[in-house]
Amino acid sequence: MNRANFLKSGTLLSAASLLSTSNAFAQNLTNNGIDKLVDADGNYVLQPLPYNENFLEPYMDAETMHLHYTFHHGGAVKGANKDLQIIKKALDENNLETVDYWTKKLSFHFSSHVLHSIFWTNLTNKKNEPSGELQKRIEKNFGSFDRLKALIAATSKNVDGNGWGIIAYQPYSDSLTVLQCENHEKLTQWGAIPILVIDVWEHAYYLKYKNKRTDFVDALFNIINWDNVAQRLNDALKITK
Ligand code: MN3
Repeated sequence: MNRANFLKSGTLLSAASLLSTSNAFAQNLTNNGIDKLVDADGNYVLQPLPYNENFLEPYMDAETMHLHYTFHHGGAVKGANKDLQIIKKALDENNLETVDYWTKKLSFHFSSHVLHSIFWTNLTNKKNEPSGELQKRIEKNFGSFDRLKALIAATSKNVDGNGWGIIAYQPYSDSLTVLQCENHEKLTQWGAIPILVIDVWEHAYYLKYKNKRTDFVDALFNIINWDNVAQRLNDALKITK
């Protein structure tokens, strides 16, 4: 990145962090159904949380939320920007010796940015249930909401090591599908658009739930924002129509 671009993106990033206290900005996390994860220059940006850090208490404690959002999600955004800059520099200098390493890093960091951005909006402190097209498709693809809940819970609880349980819309088969993702980027299906993601990395639960990932996943079902999941499905259908 040259100095002019660096200054420009630095200005945009600080503008974004100044705006992070604005509710209007916080509610405006998507554009035409796509999460806004980059600024106008293509640099990755950490959007504000859509609520206060204590909003999901007692199921998700404020300290975990603070550390998770600031350092794990925030760290992934910083990492993705670094990876991208190094790849661009390698291209500029025509020196591709280590570019495979940075390409892998970018996949890891950017996938973390995508999943965490979705995760925050997937949670709320007002209990609700699937409705509309989401409800119809859950019944069609899984038989019932209870059967889907059992499937996504078992999938999330049993991730080997760090990863995610994911419900996604798969446009190639026009169906909902459940994925068990390792790290942030492994075991996906190409094309799948995540609509509900469950973070089962230890950083997501260890302070409050210690080694009891099962308890954490069960507790999360009290704070899943199925209205957001339904909205995400509608957006995915619109985007891929
Ligand atoms: Mn996480």
